Amino acid sequence: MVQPQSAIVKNFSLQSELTKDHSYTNGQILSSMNCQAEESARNVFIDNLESNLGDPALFPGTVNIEAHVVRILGQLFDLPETGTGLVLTGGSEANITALWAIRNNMKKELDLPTSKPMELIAPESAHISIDKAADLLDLKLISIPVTDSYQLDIKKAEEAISSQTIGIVGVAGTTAFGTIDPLNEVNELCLENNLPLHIDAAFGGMVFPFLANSEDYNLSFKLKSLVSLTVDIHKMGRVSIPGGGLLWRDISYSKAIEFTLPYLAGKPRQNTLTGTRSGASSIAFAHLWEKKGRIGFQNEVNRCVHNTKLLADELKSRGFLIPIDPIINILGVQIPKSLIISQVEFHQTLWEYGWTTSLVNGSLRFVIMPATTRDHLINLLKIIDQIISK
Ligand code: 0PR
Repeated sequence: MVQPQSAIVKNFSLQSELTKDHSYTNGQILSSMNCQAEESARNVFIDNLESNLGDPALFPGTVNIEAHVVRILGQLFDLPETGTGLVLTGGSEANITALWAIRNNMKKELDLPTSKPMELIAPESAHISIDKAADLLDLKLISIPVTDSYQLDIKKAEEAISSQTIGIVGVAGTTAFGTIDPLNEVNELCLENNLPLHIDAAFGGMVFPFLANSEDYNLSFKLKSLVSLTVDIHKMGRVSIPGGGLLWRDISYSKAIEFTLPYLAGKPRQNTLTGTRSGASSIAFAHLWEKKGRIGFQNEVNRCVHNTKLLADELKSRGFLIPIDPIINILGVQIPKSLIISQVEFHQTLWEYGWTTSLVNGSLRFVIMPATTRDHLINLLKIIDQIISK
């Protein structure tokens, strides 16, 4: 019998639903790029829950704090003084906004025939938010194969460029393996063809700049074709969701998507998808940066990367396959036939033991966030030994 709507509502228990959720604090969530914020950053976030960046007349201080966060993030990537940016809801919104601006600018600049779709080039390793952006913006997404090292294949990208191409996306910290595209080569290709480059560093943006060999990757606005970069603060930036940074080389990109709100005090101009938008994560990040400093983030990132490499070595010694040696704190693992258990079964068994992993691009993915310590991983390895010895 179908229950009347009122009975369904009455029988609903908020508390019992919430007991079903996982907690970031036990160190066993290895499927997520988010994690628990540090306590003081959580408190700052909670104290500012209602701050609204969509109303600059009411929250002028928070508007300045957002600009301050953009400058802090900008320093990590040599953003020029002409640079600007936003703190949005996360990597998806930042990618969509960046590509919206590129599309509008290129539409104006190139005067392309409307009979043919504009084309966007991205590696097949790109996050689904790039597909969403292409769909929303009426762009034809040209997906380029990746090499054995899971990086954009430059030759194939070059072959894909046409008169309709409006830009190229590069990834710094792929969702599946944490790899980074060969940015110097992508930049050369963009310069030769007069194309803007957008880099999705949603995860890697708060990781690569802190590595000892960060210069090798050149994740920087020194790349002349780079016009925008996504860098999330709710991933390795350690603040509560939602928080995603978007950096623009210059104001012409934010101008390309600008709308005026004539009815609000000061007639503010908005260059965001959302109108009302939280300032809480900007405030929490500015606090956290002040508290931890660059060195604090650097230590944390390097501890996570070290633990990821340790896990990779331990799994290798047990016969697991590591298709790509981890360069950051994302590890893809495959199960060899000799271990009998299938990848899906192994993944499900780990979840049953309370360790969450994901199946991404044919590999089991482990994301080692700050909440997961070396001791947690030693416990995980004990569980894995039990599973594979059965
Ligand atoms: N770009 C890249 C490279 C990403 O990996 C992601 C997120 C995004 C953009 C989009 O970021 P937002 O989710 O902030 O919009 N990739 C995560 C992943 O696939 C998404 C996620 C995050 C999934 C937390 C689960 C989860 O618990 O792992």
